[in-house]
Amino acid sequence: MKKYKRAITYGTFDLFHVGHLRLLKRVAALADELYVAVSSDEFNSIKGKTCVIPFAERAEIIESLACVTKVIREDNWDQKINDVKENHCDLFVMGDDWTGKFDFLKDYCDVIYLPRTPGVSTTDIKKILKK
Ligand code: C2G
Repeated sequence: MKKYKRAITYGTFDLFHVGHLRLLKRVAALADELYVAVSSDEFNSIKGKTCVIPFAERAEIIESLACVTKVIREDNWDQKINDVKENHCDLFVMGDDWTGKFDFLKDYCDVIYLPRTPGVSTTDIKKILKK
């Protein structure tokens, strides 16, 4: 039994890298189950992100991870409260580039922001690929 029953986290997870992996593993260490909401391609364009890898493949990678219990789609900014309630999550976690942005969820579950893994990002990988 871990401190939480079911954690949820959100992300694009494009060009999956060790920063994403370490975040998911650290969340999984806090809860018996980990649900991950993967941003759809349509939502990414709303976020102003163009994905290299399409949603279906990003979701397939995330759901194949041993530390991930279930993948759901993220289609908009406003689904988090419903996701937390519908999935009975008692923990919401994001990297600390989002610190404070989702504190409204504290009415429904615990909210934790974890330090990002320095030195790696999808943006940097894209720059290297462009060279
Ligand atoms: N991350 C990390 N270390 C990195 C890069 C990313 O810990 N070096 C974390 C981010 O903080 C985030 C998660 O990995 O918690 C996914 O990162 P992105 O795919 O960039 O997700 P983002 O675009 O921030 O989407 O509604 C919330 C959004 O969907 C979050």
